[in-house]
Amino acid sequence: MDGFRQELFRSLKGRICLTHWKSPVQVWPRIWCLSFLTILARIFWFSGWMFLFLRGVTGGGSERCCARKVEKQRGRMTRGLISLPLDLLLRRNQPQIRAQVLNVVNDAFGADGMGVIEIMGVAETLRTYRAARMQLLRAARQCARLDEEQQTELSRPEYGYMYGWSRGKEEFDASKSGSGQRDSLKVSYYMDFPANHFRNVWPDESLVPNLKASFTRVALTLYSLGMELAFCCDQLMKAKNVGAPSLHDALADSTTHKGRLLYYCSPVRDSTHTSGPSPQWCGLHSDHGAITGLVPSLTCDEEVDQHDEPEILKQGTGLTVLGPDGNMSEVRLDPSSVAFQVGEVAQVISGGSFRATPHSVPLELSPHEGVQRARSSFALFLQPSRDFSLGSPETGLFTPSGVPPLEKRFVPGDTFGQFEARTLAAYRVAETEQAQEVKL
Ligand SMILES: O=C(O)CCC(=O)C(=O)O
Repeated sequence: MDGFRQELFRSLKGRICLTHWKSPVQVWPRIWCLSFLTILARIFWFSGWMFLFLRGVTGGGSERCCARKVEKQRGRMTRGLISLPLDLLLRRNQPQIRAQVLNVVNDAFGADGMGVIEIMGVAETLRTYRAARMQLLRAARQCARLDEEQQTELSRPEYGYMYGWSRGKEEFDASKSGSGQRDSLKVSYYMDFPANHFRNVWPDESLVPNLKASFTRVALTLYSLGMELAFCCDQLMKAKNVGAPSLHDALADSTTHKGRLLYYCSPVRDSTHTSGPSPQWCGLHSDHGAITGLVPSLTCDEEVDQHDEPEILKQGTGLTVLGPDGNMSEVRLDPSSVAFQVGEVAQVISGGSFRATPHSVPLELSPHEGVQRARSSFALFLQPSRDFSLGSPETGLFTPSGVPPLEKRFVPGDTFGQFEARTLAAYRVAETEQAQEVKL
């Protein structure tokens, strides 16, 4: 037994001794290894959370995420309309977004583009704009329904009807029909933005409530977004080595951007429209400014003698653009979006890097007897001041057929004022031209 106990003690002692002696060699490395792995896991865990946090702070702005977002929108190109979410346009300065935003603007405004870009989510983000747009478009109908005396009082023939109330003063398509076609179903109300205290004329609030307030709010929204796009155009011109003056600065210096509230009357309702319905509510033309902002239109059921608000049948339809391939396509705007088109000033100063957007609004007849359609819309023409020199570009003076040729309206070295006067004369109906010398 003693031998056995001694044997046991010896073996235990040996083990104790062994464990004791082995620990620095065999156990510590395991502990170090475990600690190292724990630290590594914590680093991964911490950096994962940091990544998610930073992604949240920058609004999901990792390069791949933005690229996907923009690519998703670019998918809509097949429908002819290029769209850009408002939040991406407003974050266009962030390095990971800049290139994608510029690509989208170039796809829309470049020489091969349709010339229209939809900025999405504007009404959702800017609530006061949303209410103002509805007020403004409803005011168009009230302007159209002013009686003759009020219309005359609010018209400014001495300024070529380019302030206040105007109707049937433009004609289109003179090249095709010889005499041109007058847009007699279109009522316009013009005003300068930001303000022109000497020339802007406003109807009494009791006749057309909120016109000035809603115009100012909507015009400010279109102006601000248009200036973001002008900045993108400048960067694109720089990238293409176009030695052009800054479009953004030219527009920022101007105080005579032109707002135009439009009401397209129903030919059925309209007793003054006696010569048979024209196939167009608005004939084919390109805007002569730099960039045009448009809100989604309202198409309404316009009953005879209806004094209440008419039912809205459609929103954002009607505008039709002539693409570089010679095909017309309708622009269908989401009610919460706004759209921008290219004007001839942008085409001229960029030497054709941007292509002015030829567009028209075809007359919409109701498919049902007794329902008469009318359409309200609003455009803000962003344009330089009248003394701004358009330079002498050697390229880019192309115009599609149906639009008065640019070479006949633009003389190298022209100021915007000179170009504008010749352009307005090309569209003005003869009787207005003869009536008096127009001051601009
Ligand atoms: O009504 C529209 O949508 C477009 C108006 C327009 O083309 C214009 O006023 O020049």
